[in-house]
Amino acid sequence: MAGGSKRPTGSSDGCSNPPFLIGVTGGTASGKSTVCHRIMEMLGQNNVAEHQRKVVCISQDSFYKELTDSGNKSKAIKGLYNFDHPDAFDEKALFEVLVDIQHGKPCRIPVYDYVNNCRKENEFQVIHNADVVLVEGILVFYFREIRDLFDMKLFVDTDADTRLSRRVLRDTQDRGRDLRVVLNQYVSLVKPAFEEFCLPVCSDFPFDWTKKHADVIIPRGAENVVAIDLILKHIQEILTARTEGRRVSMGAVNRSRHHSD
Ligand code: UZR
Ligand code: MG
Repeated sequence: MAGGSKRPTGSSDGCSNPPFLIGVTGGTASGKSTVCHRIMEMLGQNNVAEHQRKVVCISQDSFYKELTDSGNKSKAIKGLYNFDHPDAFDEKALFEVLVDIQHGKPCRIPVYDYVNNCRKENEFQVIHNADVVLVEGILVFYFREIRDLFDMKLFVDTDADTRLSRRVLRDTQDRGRDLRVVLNQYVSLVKPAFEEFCLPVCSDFPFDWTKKHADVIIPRGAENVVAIDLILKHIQEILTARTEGRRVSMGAVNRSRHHSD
């Protein structure tokens, strides 16, 4: 992955007003997609045709590496493949797509199929000319080059028992999985990876992964209407500023980030 990142600022790179990128992370089933959905819904974007949306959401899950060898495929079916480890993602592909988005280039994002643990064939999400792009996923702040692209970073903080109960229902009802496999996978892979790569485990842990980098932590996820409302107001300010041709200062967010370092 190319080191560092630069937010395009002028017309010299062909994009005078790059989209505002918001990273949204949190543990499995914390409500990341629901928070993003709520934000888009409140901005009246859910009923707008995909190619006309000004606020769009993409998922890090679209960038799971393809499981090419039969060993990994059968591990995935048995719940033994570690989808929660950073190595499971093609972070270079996600980085490149986000850089293209920043430069206003149209992008095709794969759509992930959780039942078959692979990308859907010939199905893509097309992003073009968005003003605000939400990027959600369990490890979107883990990779520094990707983390540095975000203008705003949100962490959805939902209790582990709430997340586990949602995860069990989602995997057994929507994804046709066996309860024993789901629970075993949670205990042996999902929970340890969350604690190692998503949360700082203890104060002297050398790699302070994702939560510490958040600008805003949202307790209780999508239920937290006050937090979502505040975030929404900021996004609306950005959208208004865009139509008026001015840039919104991120001073407040940046100041609070420096204070917490
Ligand atoms: P969220 N995941 C699957 O269950 N199957 C796949 O093919 C790909 C991913 C799970 C993954 C992770 N873990 O915990 C979760 N497993 O999707 C991330 N096992 O998505 O944040 O929506 O829970
Ligand atoms: Mg999800």
